[in-house]
Parts: sequence; structure tokens; C-alpha cells
Amino acid sequence: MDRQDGAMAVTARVLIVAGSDSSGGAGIVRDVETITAFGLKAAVAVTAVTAQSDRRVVAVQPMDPAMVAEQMETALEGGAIRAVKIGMLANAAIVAAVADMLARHPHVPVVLDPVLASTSGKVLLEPDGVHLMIERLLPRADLITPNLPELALLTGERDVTVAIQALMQLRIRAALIKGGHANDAAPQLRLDADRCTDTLVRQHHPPLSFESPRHPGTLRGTGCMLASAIACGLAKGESLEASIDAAKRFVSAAFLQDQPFTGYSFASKT
Ligand code: PXL
Repeated sequence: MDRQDGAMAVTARVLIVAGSDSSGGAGIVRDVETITAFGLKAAVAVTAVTAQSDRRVVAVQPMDPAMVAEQMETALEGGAIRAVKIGMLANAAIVAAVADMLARHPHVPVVLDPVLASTSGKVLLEPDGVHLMIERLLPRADLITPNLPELALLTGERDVTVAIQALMQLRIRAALIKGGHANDAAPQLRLDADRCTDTLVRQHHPPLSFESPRHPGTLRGTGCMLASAIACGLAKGESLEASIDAAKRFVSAAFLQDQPFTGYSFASKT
């Protein structure tokens, strides 16, 4: 219960609109862990169930779009949702359901992680879903968080500078271009092999760089964690820059600990 008297209880929540990953390495499990670590509560609209290990995706079962809409509607009707984090959407019908629901709640901040494929290469959003996401969700999101392969897929451009220009023409408000794949996808961005630079691009603002140490190895679900952590900052009323900064430090800490959530709290702002 949110309040002792049980009446009109409203605890600030972040609504996760995403898929589950049976391994717990990505998706909703990562989102809930992150939101909990930031001291907030989660609500959830499940878009798809996936059966997967760290190495392969065995099965994907998208939810009925009407069920996705019902989950969002019931979560949003209580007035507790302070931000929405969107991850895997699976197909165009689910994209449409999510966009319709968000159109009824125009003021809630939205962070969109454009999940297009798993690390192992399995498609997690069908191609017509990608087109609809570009048309309906990219302009609605307060921030999108593509990595370099996703930036290339969304814009059809391989050159990062050209792709960023193309992205701005899609009427996005802000994008955090994650440089973690820079070695593979854009060697020209590999300014410093020890640092990982993410770049915030916005309409009518100069680009802003966010640096963090480049960690050896990979940790699945870092995209989910980063977007959820940024959504937590926005839910608390913090600026986009402060939210990104705190989120990046959170993901770095997760890399260093590798079991980031055991007895670990990131609830306070430093
Ligand atoms: O990390 C992207 C991602 C998001 N959501 C779900 C996933 C994955 C990658 O596998 O399975 C459900």
C-alpha cells in the first residue's frame, strides 16, 4: 500500500512498455531492476514474451495490441505515471496501440529505446513496425536512445554525420546516440579507445557529449538500463542532461559490479 490510510494513494511510477526476456539479461527484468535501484516504482505493459538465453533467441510471442493498450490505460488512469520507458514493440500493430495511447497522455515524458534486433541478430521489431515507429513514436518521444546500428537502420544512412542530420529531419525532439558500438560501426568515432562517448543531439541546440569509461566485454541489457534510468531522472523532474549523466554513471557502475543490484542503491543524486 502506498499510504497508511490507504486512500488516494499515489506513488510516482515509471511505466515500462517492453518485452520480457526469459534469461533476465534484457527487457522488463532489467527495467524493473533499474527503476527500483533509482528508488522509484514500476508499472508495466508487456508487449511481447521472449524465450532466450544470452546466446540465442528461441521464440518471440507478441501480445495482442489491445492487451498492450489495456495495460497502458489502466496504468495511466491512476495519475501516478511520471514517465514512460519504451523498449521492444515487436510489430506495427503494437506500435500503433502504444502511439494511440500516448496521444491521450500528451504531457507524460517518454524515453524510447528503439529496440530493433537482439544482440544475437534476431529481429525484435518487424520492418513495417519500424516505419510506423519512425512516423508516430519518434516525434512523440522526449528522447530516443539509438546505438549506431539502430541509427543507421532508422535513417538508412551509414555515415554517422549524415545519419544524425537525417534523424533530425524525422522531427525527433532529442536523441542520445550511443557510441558503444563505435569500434565496429563507425571507426571514425573511436576518438579514444578507453572512453565511450554518447552524443545528445537536439533541435536548435549544439550537440553535447557524455563520456564514460569503455568497459571490456559486454553486458546485455545496458540499453534497457540506460533508457530506464533516464526515464527515472525525468520522472523525478530532473533535466534531460542531469538524467543522462546519472543514467550513464549507473550503467558504468553496473559494468563494474556485474551484479549491480545486490545491496546496491542508486536512489540519491550525487
Ligand atoms: O536489449 C534489447 C532487448 C530489449 N528487450 C528485449 C530483448 C532485447 C534483446 O535481446 O530481448 C525483450
